[in-house]
Amino acid sequence: MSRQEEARIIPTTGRNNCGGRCVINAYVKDGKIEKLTTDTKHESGEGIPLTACIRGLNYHKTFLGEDRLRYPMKRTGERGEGKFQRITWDEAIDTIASQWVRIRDTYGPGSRYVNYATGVSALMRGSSLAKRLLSLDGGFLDYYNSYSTACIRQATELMYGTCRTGNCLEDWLNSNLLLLWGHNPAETKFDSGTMYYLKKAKEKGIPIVVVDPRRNDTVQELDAEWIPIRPATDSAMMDAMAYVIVEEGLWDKAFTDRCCLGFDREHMPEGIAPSECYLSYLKGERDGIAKTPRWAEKITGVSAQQIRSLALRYGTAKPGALIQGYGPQRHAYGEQIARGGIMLACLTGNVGVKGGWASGVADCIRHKNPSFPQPPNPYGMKIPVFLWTEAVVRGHEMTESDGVLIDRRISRTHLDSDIKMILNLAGNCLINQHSHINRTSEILKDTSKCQFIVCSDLFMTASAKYADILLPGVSMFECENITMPWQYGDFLGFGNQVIDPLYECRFEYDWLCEVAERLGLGREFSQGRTGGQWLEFLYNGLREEETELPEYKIFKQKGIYRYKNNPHIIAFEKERADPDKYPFPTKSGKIEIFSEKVYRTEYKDCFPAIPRYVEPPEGAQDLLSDKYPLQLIGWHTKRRCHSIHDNNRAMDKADPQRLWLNPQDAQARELKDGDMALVWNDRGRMMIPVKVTDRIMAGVAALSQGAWYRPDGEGTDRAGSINVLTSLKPTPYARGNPQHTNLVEVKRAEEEA
Ligand SMILES: Nc1nc2c(c(=O)[nH]1)N[C@H]1C(S)=C(S)[C@@H](COP(=O)(O)OP(=O)(O)OC[C@H]3O[C@@H](n4cnc5c(=O)[nH]c(N)nc54)[C@H](O)[C@@H]3O)O[C@H]1N2
Ligand SMILES: Nc1nc2c(c(=O)[nH]1)N[C@H]1C(S)=C(S)[C@@H](COP(=O)(O)OP(=O)(O)OC[C@H]3O[C@@H](n4cnc5c(=O)[nH]c(N)nc54)[C@H](O)[C@@H]3O)O[C@H]1N2
Ligand SMILES: [Mo]
Repeated sequence: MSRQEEARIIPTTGRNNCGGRCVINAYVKDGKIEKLTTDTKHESGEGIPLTACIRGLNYHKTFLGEDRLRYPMKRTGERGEGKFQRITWDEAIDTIASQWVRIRDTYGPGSRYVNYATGVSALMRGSSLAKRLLSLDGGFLDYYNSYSTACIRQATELMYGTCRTGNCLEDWLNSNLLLLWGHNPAETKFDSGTMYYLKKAKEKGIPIVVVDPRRNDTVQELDAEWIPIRPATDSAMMDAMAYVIVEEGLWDKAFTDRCCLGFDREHMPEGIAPSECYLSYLKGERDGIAKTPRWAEKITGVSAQQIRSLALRYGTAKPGALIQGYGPQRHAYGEQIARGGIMLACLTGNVGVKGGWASGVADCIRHKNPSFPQPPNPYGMKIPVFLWTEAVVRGHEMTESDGVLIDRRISRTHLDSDIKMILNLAGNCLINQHSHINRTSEILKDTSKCQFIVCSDLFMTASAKYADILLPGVSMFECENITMPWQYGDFLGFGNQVIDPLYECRFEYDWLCEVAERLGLGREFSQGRTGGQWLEFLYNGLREEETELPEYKIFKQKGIYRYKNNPHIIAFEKERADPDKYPFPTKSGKIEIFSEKVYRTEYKDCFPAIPRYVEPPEGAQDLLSDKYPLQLIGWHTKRRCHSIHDNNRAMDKADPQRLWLNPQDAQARELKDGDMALVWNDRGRMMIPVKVTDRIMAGVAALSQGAWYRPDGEGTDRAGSINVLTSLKPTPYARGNPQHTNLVEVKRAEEEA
């Protein structure tokens, strides 16, 4: 190539799981990326913005750095020690194929597991491709749930019978109040359009209120009202708001009478005592405690007056939208909080109306996304994703009472085996993103338990160190893929290949094809297609349904397609208008405020039949708080996508890793802003500088999740990796991850920051 070559501009798009998808234009010269720019088209009126943020504009600096994994390697030291030796691709693939077969033949196909991994959140992703190959080879232990939405999805499904509870985002402009409950899209994006429409709403003068223990970036960016609340107490505040709404005659009784089950005595399932209804709980008919704002004030730390005022505002907004983030449900009893939001939407009749919002997980699908075809998994059993460490230790004992889902055609009662093989492809949940790192590490270090671990990543992450075979993956710049919007968006993105793969790096599909060859499944697995041919094939399949899509060649050339034809969706419009003709997709045909299914199970104490507040373990009232007086929550920072970009030090300036402490808590510990602190509980310890700020309420500490775990010689983490402090105890119903519920203590560290 000549030195004078002009830079070529290649459109591509990110594929990490940050909630946003953005247009990235790569300027390439002499096979190197010179710079990245992004989309500005929306300013001239072309749909929602797909503008890259600081992460997107840093993709090349993060992904193409010197610290990339370069060659396949095998473990030489103890597992987790991080000692490896370079091997050839042939040796790596031979080892994988032979362990794959040995473990299948010794322990059964269900001893093989593919870890949750979102590093490549695109159409072709290593984790689902590996599942495809395992299905063709007798099956594997699958999972359900995610680390993102375990509680809120199951709660939404329980009450509405579906997760499609979201209106389209434009509809926020029809609302009179936007109440963001534990929601911080200024950092978490949630979708490329979320902040765009919130800003438009703000411009229109629609009030925006945020309930969060932290004055989060969304409050700052929108200059919104902030109501601080003690973590994991939200459903007490929701109860008290419901109390006020009923007392003040703002209850939309016509709606609950017609569409809901279990709100009041007159609408209970047959055969259940009327006193079990939610209203009777609110009034304290059985326990003698009316769930007044005063009652909730003590639990939540929100003043009775503020609770009352918010209840009146939401109750009179007509319509108002109570929009839930996922933070409040990533808690020990996260299901209840998610249910509480739905209950308030029902009580105020904000379901099925323009400008309202049914709450819950709020899926809204206007266009079909392409998906990779998966053959049925002959093994037929699934665990809740958060319980994979449990399944390494005692899988063979795990039954439906541990949340195991068993295909009805299979006459088994428990898993056949513990997990013996893990494929961890583009994920950091093996260590960094799972809970209780010290315990997880102990489980994985025992090579007699899980006997074989394959990781494919770009970097030597905390998880990669636990691999037996460690493979170098390619980044978004080194192969093609199709990306889809995260939640509500209306576009498809094409990630063009921009440069050749670095070193000996390979896309997971390519080496999986070779493993398939070794297993005699080459043809069945690949169907004779390269990765690129699969993309074209699947895209063309989608075009038959989404007829607006352009030809593949044009799509690829432009790198993005924004749908022009986008219906205005209001969830449950039909059900509200005519519930007899269009029942809700639940067993009763109504929105189940009271759940008979839950009533008849064993969870009653920690997960009652109605969405009432239940005090969680490691909450503010737990006796353990004598020893560990601070509630520690995490959050998803703009500085990273989970653990991605942590190694890009230039990003530190966007949000340096710090433990947030209220001045009152800092002063009591003689800590000043920037001082080094020791943070600990019974599960682990870390050292990290503090940020002293009144952006966090007293009694609460906050640390953004995702920093790369870096233990010193004594096992104290020096990076501020929150999962050294989090718990493995799953939530009662969804068996979700409670990673925001933690009690800790903090003191000044001897060392300087
Ligand atoms: N920049 C960036 N964006 C991301 C990601 C990322 O890692 N980085 N991850 C993406 C993914 S996969 C997901 S699942 C989403 C995550 O999205 P969320 O789960 O919604 O994000 P969080 O930051 O965990 O929580 C949102 C807010 O809830 C608050 N919160 C925590 N506990 C409580 C509580 O008990 N009550 C109340 N009211 N609020 C509480 C937090 O302070 C935070 O401001 O974000 C996506 N977007
Ligand atoms: N304490 C706490 N823990 C949490 C959360 C929390 O709120 N608090 N949030 C949870 C949530 S919501 C989620 S979704 C999970 C996310 O957990 P993970 O899916 O494990 O997320 P990442 O840390 O982004 O891991 C992605 C990995 O893929 C690698 N990678 C990136 N791009 C590529 C690529 O192109 N090819 C390959 N081969 N590898 C690539 C990255 O280097 C990184 O190691 O974390 C969960 N963990
Ligand atoms: Mo997530």
